[in-house]
Amino acid sequence: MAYEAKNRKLREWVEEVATLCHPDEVHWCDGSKAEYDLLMAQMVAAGAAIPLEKRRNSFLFRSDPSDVARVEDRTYISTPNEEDAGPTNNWVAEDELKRTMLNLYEGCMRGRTLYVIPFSMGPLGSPMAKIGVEITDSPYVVCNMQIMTRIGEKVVEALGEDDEFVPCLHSIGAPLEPGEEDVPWPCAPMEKKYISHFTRENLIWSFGSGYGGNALLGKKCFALRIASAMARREGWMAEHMLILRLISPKGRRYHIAAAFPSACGKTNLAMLQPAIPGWKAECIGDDIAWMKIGPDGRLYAINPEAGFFGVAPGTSYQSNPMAMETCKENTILTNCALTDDGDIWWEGMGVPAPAHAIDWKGRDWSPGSAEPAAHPNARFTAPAAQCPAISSDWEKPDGVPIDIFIFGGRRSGVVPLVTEALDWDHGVFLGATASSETTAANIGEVGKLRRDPFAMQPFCGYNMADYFQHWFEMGDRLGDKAPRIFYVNWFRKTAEGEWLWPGYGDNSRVLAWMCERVEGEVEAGETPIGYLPGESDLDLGGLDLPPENIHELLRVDIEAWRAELPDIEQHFARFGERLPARLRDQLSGLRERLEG
Ligand code: SAT
Ligand code: MN
Repeated sequence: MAYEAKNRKLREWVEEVATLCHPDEVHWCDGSKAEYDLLMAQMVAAGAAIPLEKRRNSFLFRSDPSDVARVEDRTYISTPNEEDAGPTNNWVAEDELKRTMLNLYEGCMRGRTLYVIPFSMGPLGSPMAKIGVEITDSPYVVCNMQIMTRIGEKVVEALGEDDEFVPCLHSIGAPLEPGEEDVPWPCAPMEKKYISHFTRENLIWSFGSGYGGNALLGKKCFALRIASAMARREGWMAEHMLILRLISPKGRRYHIAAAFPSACGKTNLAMLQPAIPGWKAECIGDDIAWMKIGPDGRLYAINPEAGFFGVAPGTSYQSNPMAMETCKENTILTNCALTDDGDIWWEGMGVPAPAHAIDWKGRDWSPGSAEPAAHPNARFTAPAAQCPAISSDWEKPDGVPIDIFIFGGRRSGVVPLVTEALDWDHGVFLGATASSETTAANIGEVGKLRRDPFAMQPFCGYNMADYFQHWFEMGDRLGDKAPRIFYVNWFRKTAEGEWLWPGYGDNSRVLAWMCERVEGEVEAGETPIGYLPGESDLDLGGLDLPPENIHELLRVDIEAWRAELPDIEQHFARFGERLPARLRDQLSGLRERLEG
């Protein structure tokens, strides 16, 4: 052991897991650069990582083709009562799930090293930060965790003798027999993968996958599923939200937290570069917000993460120049294509495809090949501090005060460009009914409407009806200090399938309007679905947008909205009696206003 952990529970847990999993060695991660370099060198030597000549200190990994994304149907929320997990989660009884998984864990680290990764979600020492310890047999996970969280000896030091931490047990589930040769990306078959959360004990057990949120347990497992359950018990919020600071030409700062389902450009918005002169934007986080009411009664947010685990395909100097700059060095790339000159490439990178490349499955690839060169869920793991748009306050221990919440989704019709909620309860209704059309990048049939409440459907660690109620209660506590709530849709199309709105940096025009609303500087028209800007209220200077587009983007189609009601009813029916009465009231209110 490189250092001594004074936390008794931690020492005992590591011993217990080592006894169960039979690793060849136990390594306590100190979080140093030397440790990172050594692990990378070992993975390069083993053929699991490819150093990239064109990106300093960056490495390409190719996963097993069966292990490329989060696995929602292998993800479990285990609560004492099934009803407490609710209709959006898979549930298995605690003792049954533990029995199954203990069998899988038995001897699962044979031939491998057990790494102990003490990590902090949130800046170390922040009153909002929480400590976890991940045990893993994957050196790839160690390196990713070093980028995505704050890890190492300093975390163990911060953890006192009896302090609580969240134990996160991870194994790729691929023991090596003596003499057996390893593969570049070991993992277990689908039917043996389990991503399990025991929320009563704040405990995470993951088995069989080495990819993303299945394996980097600080992210979705801890910072969303376990944290959302903690947050409800303790009166704070753990949300699937980016955090952005917008600075007006007058120098006023606004902090925005926004939730979108996958494939809606969340990382792009997080790193937005405003198209309107005089406005500036700074990134604080791109995926998760932890929020607590401060001494002044306002809601303060921190980004619990330290890096970005971003989707590579579609990221370009046009869609997200800041992300492109962020992953130039010190980056881990997973499932991208490898070019002949030692760089990576992906579809939608905004540069011509190379004449020849090696695809994410390790095969020769050239333009016109049947399959894409990069997997649609290929990722970059890069330190947040490397983002040129990162805010100087991104690690502020007390967080930043949130002025505005945004919900949204991808809808080719019906939903206007922007709507302001009539009040907090109506805003909760907008979040609870958020909907998006599926794309090739997310699972399922393309173009199908999916309700994804607060973009938390895969990440809420308890009954979502209770989560809705928690939102109402937070609003009651915040009172007139509550953030204003808006709903956006950047994805409207004409009947011919043309985009009505340019998106990207021009989305700042909509954000600027929200800030003016917060200041009370601009009127809005009250409609049955909420407040909308007038056609001349958005700053469209320098934008060559046909007036009929803006007319269509801000039109409320009463008939189309009435046609939405049965789907919302069905969506709410899933939650049965547990659905908060205040959401029922919102639905009847909307119906009355649409009929009125
Ligand atoms: O793989 S992750 O869960 O970390 C990312 C995502 O699916 O949003
Ligand atoms: Mn996410």
